Amino acid sequence: MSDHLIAADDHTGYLRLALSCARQSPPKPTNYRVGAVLVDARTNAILATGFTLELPGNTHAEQCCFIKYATERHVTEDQLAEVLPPDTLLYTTMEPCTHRLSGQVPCVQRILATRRQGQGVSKVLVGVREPTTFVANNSAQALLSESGIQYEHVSGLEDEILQVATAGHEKST
Ligand code: HJL
Ligand code: ZN
Repeated sequence: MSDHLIAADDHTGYLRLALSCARQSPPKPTNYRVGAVLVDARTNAILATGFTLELPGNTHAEQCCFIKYATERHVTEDQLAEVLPPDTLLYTTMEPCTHRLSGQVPCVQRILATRRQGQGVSKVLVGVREPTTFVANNSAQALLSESGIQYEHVSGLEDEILQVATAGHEKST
């Protein structure tokens, strides 16, 4: 993908695109419906989009972005550091996970792995913090910041993001 439809400083525009991806995710009571977009900060090109459960297996939105971009570039996910632009932005409707109840590799670890050689994700922009329903203490902001990856909260879409994320969850009355 390489559309140039969204201006560099239009963080809400990219987050809205991520939210439209999240809406394509099938509701599941044991996770959130999240959407994510990978952007080349030098050109504003959209490198990949993803949503929860888009790819086979119990896949997260951020994980789908990484796998889709790696597949397009004919490398494995752990070779992404070699092919991602040096300034890659990751927009995600919900902050990346630091712990997964299923035991899979958390998305924060996947993000850190893209940065092994000074390339890859340099900044993560999130729409909401992770609610405490599944994992009480998401520590994405601390873990990313400690590793020199910027973390920014883009405000304004929280209500819509949470509504989409929790569709399919049992609501207490
Ligand atoms: C983010 C996603 C997604 C979550 N978070 N950032 N993107 N589904 O696509 C976080 C939640 C985990 C649960 C269940 N959700 O997904 O904490 O089954 O989905 O490994 O911990 O774990 P599994
Ligand atoms: Zn995740």
